Amino acid sequence: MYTLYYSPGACSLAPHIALLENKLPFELKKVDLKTHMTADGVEFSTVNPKNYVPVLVLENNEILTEAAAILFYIAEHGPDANKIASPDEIKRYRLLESLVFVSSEMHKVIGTFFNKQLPEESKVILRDKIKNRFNYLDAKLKSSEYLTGPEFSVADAYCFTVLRWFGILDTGLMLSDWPNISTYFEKLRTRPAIVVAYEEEGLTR
Ligand SMILES: N[C@@H](CCC(=O)N[C@@H](CS)C(=O)NCC(=O)O)C(=O)O
Repeated sequence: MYTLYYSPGACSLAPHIALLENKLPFELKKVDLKTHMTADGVEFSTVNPKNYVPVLVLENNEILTEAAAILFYIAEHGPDANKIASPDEIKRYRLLESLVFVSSEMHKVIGTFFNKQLPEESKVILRDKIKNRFNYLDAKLKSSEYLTGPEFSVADAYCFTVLRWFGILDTGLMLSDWPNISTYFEKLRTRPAIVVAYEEEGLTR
């Protein structure tokens, strides 16, 4: 049994979806990111000294942090682990490539808009970066159903999570300007694991 420390709608939604997709047994522990306390009254820094979600407690009680690492772990421990391929196969590195892209080029760029004190000059720079990354992603999704090819992977769970923020945040950009990303997002939204994750986290949009 795994334990996922999460906050509703945060980047921890990605491993939540991935655990459901991979049918791995887990329990959820909610963290208040303002007080940094867990719902069961534990100071979150005692679980993760970095004080941020996601945290996955493994079956041997090891603590794993960083969304990309957690997602790769889930993929390698799910029933489709063989699809990740051996270190000799490029497929394995395509998954890592996508995870790092979402983490460093999307999560951290789009997520910065959560900061209410973000100066307008920074927004201009970030907007340009988002446009650039979205142009790449839109072109990719024109010929590929999912990030790593014809099958859903944990990288899509991550990408979906960050695109969801994009729909909530005031970035000054519209997802509809990237039709392939919009279609990809709407299609993912109806995946059973994503519907369940929304219910379990109490998300409505
Ligand atoms: N580098 C981390 C960043 C995780 C992160 O940004 N977590 C956010 C939620 S999406 C958080 O917990 N923020 C609370 C805080 O920093 O105090 C990762 O990729 O997992």
